[in-house]
Amino acid sequence: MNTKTMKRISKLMSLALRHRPQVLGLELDEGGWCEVTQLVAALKRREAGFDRSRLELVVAENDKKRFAFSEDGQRIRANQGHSITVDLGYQQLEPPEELYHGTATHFLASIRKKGLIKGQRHHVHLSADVQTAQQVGVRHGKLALLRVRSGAMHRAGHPFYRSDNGVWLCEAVPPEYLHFPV
Ligand code: HQG
Repeated sequence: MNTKTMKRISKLMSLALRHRPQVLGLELDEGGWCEVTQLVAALKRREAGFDRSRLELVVAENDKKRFAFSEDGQRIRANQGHSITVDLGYQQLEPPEELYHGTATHFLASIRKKGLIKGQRHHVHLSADVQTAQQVGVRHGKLALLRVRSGAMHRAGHPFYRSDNGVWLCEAVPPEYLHFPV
């Protein structure tokens, strides 16, 4: 399987496991899990010769560790980024004192007023390192890097979670907890 095919499969899996299971005819449980056999069968219809070992490759090689197998290896789900209702069972955690959010300059006026809001997603996504935040931000346009006073937010009672692939999540970031680029 070449890199292009793997990327195409991975995008299709993101769509089905996060947003529209029906595109592959999948059934997800309340935790967002899908039977591996069901997913493999569905992908085989799109990509001749697709099998479990190829799925394992797609999961292992994914640049952001977007997917995870259950402990027994029978089920698979997306680690984060869902728009369908799922309970991922995240534990509340104490965040580092500062986290980062990369966005685009054209969003700044609105963010100054409303803070960071989750929009289509279940949470606002924050990064523990500047480089990741930069990569997330440039997807939207000219980069604006925001520093988030996550320690202060946590002490004020805002819950924080961390997804299995290391993304920090919260409900919203009010503007007073943001440092804007000067
Ligand atoms: C912005 C990718 C106006 C927000 C990445 C962002 C990440 C506001 C955009 C994950 C706003 C939403 C998430 C406000 C927030 N006014 N704009 N009040 N509050 N925004 O893509 O954080 O490839 O939904 O700054 O790696 O960019 O999916 O969120 O620019 O982890 O695995 O609204 O998506 O991962 O954009 O990215 P997104 P995001 P995956």
